Amino acid sequence: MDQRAADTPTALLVKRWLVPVCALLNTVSIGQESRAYGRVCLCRPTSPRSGLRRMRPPAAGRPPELLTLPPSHYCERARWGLAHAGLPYQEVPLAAGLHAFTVRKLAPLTTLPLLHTATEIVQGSDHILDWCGLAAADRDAEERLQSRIGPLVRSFSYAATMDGPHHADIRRILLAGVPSWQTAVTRAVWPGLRRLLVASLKVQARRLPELTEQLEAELDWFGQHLAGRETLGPAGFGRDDITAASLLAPLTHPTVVPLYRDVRYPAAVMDTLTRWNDGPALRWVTATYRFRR
Ligand SMILES: N[C@@H](CCC(=O)N[C@@H](CS)C(=O)NCC(=O)O)C(=O)O
Repeated sequence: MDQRAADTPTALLVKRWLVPVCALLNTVSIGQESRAYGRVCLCRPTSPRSGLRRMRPPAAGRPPELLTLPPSHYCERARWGLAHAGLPYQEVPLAAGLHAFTVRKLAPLTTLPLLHTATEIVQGSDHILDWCGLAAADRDAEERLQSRIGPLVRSFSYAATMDGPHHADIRRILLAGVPSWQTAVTRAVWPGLRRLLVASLKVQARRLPELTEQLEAELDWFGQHLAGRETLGPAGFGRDDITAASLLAPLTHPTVVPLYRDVRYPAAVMDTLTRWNDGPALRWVTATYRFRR
């Protein structure tokens, strides 16, 4: 079958325009500095011979760089972990979609967060918390939060915004702090990019009832898991609390967490969020943000 005949207008837009333009721009700049990245091994000291081009890590004495997608709750988990461990870092926010061109040159997966130190590439919020020296007390609960609840929260949040009338709100937080050329490119291709993200992440608004039901069950589980405790870790506030609070934060009322503030939702979603925010799980998240973040 002729491949061109199978391409949708969105796929053509991405292939013919977005990909070449971004590939070109991305070799020129990322964040505030010009640099060229090569391939490196995950979580291994980098070597000049590890790729076609040499990767330039932050100079010795400079803090590690934390590459993020600004509204990602996994990136928030990493930020919070670094801050809690008292480790300085410099955040490099990237625009969703364009981030892949940068991340693919550094690590096997395109997911963020990614920590770029003078000697290591650490990809994944769980590995970054390990790198910070923070240990989970309850590994089963952590696994449920990071592998089931985190993706569900993301799908619900995107289905409630990206495929609705206020999708510009989500674009605003996706672009918070990213380099201006990435903002310009993303704004220019937003109609196609939005459709692509909705389709590839399977976050169509019609999935909201099913996602709501699944999330409600997880919030019930987390409320019971909390069992009235103020902190989850036996030794007080720590990794377990950071994981749960950050991964549930996008569900808090849109006045609570600065990162997710002022996002407008359809009325039915707002009713659901208001009800959930009255429950023990999200009341705990709100209190944890208020007193610990
Ligand atoms: N298990 C990973 C999940 C991270 C993740 O799913 N990040 C999403 C944003 S919420 C991402 O980078 N998506 C873009 C991509 O996959 O290229 C972690 O803990 O860091």
